[in-house]
Amino acid sequence: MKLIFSIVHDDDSYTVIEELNNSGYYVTKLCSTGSFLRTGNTTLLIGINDEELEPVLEIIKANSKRRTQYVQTTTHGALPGIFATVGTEVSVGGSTIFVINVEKMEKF
Ligand code: 2BA
Repeated sequence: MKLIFSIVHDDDSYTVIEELNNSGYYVTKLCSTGSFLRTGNTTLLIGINDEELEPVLEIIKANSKRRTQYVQTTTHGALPGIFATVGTEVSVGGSTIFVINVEKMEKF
């Protein structure tokens, strides 16, 4: 058995969850925050049998889009009290996935 952690963009989470549910997979949705952009994203926990790994990854991949987000950071300028705002583009997603082997799962 495996546990998938899938970090997806908030805008993709509804579709990813719906497609997983429609295919019979159970999903737990956690509200999470990326440390770099400091904006919300969604972490999905999906418990599956080993042979279900590839079909589940395909569903996530098919429904998670890569996006470009614009980030503004403020830095100190050369003189005291002078600040400079710098904009940069960051590519986010489709999904960052971790797969963990599960020793045991029980439901009571
Ligand atoms: P954030 O930490 O908000 O990162 C958003 C995007 O910013 C990342 O997209 C990446 O393109 C860029 N980024 C992140 N850290 C960076 C750094 N130290 N230097 C330069 N660019 C950086 P993704 O790689 O697609 O990641 C999307 C979200 O997935 C992340 O949001 C974070 O919540 C999670 N994530 C990604 N890799 C992770 C990891 N190795 N461990 C835990 N969470 C991870």
